[in-house]
Amino acid sequence: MKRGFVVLAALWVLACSSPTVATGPIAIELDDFYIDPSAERIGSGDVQFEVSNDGEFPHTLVVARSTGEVVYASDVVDPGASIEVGLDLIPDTYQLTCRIVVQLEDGTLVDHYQNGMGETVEVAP
Ligand SMILES: [Cu+2]
Repeated sequence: MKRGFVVLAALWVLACSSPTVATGPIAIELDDFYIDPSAERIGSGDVQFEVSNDGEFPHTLVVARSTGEVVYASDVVDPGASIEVGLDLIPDTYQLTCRIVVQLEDGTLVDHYQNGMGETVEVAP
């Protein structure tokens, strides 16, 4: 009994210290105001993103490498709409952001990125 617990504990520690690398389509939810990828660690190569806008406002998806190089920028994704994007990604840390900035009638600027629409994903070798 005690040995079984130790083995389970060891497996749990191993599972926590080596996050799984997702393959296959990655769902990316855009919402007001956050971005929720279905995985934070993705295998390199051809990656399929299934992007949906579940919010009440239009959003965009911009994918940039740690160098700042933008590897993808979507058109506006309307509320309720979704798009599929295929990217060939090399290992790096990528920023997923929405770059919409709206000016309200009173002149206030609403920057979606500054309001929380930024997420980091790791592309593993
Ligand atoms: Cu947005």
